[in-house]
Amino acid sequence: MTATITNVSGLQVLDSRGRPTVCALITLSDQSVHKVTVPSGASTGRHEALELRDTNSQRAEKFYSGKSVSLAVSHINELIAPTMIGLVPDVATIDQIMIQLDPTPRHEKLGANATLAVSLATLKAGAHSHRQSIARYLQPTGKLQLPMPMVNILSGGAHANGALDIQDVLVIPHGATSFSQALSWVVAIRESAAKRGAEQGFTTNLVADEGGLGIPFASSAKACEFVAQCIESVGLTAGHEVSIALDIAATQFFNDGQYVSRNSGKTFTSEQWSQQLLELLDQAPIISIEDPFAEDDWAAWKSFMTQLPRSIAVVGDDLFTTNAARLAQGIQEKSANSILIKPNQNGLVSSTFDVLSRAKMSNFATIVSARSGESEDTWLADIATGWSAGQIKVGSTHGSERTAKWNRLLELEHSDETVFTNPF
Ligand code: 2PG
Ligand code: MG
Repeated sequence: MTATITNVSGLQVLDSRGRPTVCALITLSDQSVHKVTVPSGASTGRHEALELRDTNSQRAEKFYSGKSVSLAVSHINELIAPTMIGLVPDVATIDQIMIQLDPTPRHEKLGANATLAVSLATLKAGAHSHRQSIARYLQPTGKLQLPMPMVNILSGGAHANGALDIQDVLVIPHGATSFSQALSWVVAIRESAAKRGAEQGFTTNLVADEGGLGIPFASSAKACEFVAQCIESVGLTAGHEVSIALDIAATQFFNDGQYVSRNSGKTFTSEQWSQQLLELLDQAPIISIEDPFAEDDWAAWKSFMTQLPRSIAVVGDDLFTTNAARLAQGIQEKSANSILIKPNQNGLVSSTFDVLSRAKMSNFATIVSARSGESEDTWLADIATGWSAGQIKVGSTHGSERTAKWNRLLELEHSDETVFTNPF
């Protein structure tokens, strides 16, 4: 007999930055309990689903700087839970119920942190009911495709107190023939970066929000040159075996229609900023560039796409915010060719999957991504695999909230049910 839902509850727990976040627990009639904690961003796009916090309300807890989430938790306990009791844990059904409870596009009433926690806990419970891993539950037959990791080496922007204008310099080990080999290369590059950074007089024992090194290079070009040298220093070929990916997170330094570079002390129009980026693409072995322009600077994205010097992944994160309507606009206008998929930007598992499927249908590359505020959960690794996303971005190789996801992918590789292919 299929297990049914006997209890649903929410509670406030802490994320990897020590900030409150929402956790949902679902109990099934077989006594099993399925728990999910939702992540939280720092460079949050304006068009993301609403992360409901108690800010400015009477509930706001003083010692959490008003960032407590008791209202979102109460929505799970009081509004969502009663509608789920007795049902089988089926994500499509539960997501529909939550849409009926809160039809606002950004989940403003219930809070996307409440809806996503319940949606993911339902997914977990559903996989359990089918005696499958989440990855296998999402793709019941055939080999599962492990994602190519995109791994943070240097952090700047909102994740490292502005050490660099741009938010991340990452590496993609696309020449590796297995996931474990890919990870071993990246760990070596990360270690080389720490060692070489220290030799150059920088502090490298302190890490940024996602476990990357917050080295304050004078420019993005210098940061890329450094990472390319680190790749070569471990005996790998930059541009062939391992290439650079950037998350510019340009929305963060877009002010009054201008890109304001703290590194150079200069201000750029969209066209000038585009030229800066094209020069950077000429100088360094970069194969992927995320959020090169601000979230609503659509014209700049479109024009940039027509000027690319070679095949480069142009990734929309704040641009698309895992939102179907924004992706549709991007496909129509040819604003990008890749999308970051963050379930908490969307708020529901099923509509996150719809966005990913729509992107794939338009030949967009898809990168399932963690947030800068994370938990020890590993569901992200499973959905990236079960949805054949192609790539995954989890931060660096430091911090248990990051390694939990890498380790889950190693476990999936170990299961012999997977293949690893190069999406580039
Ligand atoms: C991003 C993410 C993850 P945040 O911009 O891609 O690196 O950062 O979660 O802070 O939005
Ligand atoms: Mg980003």
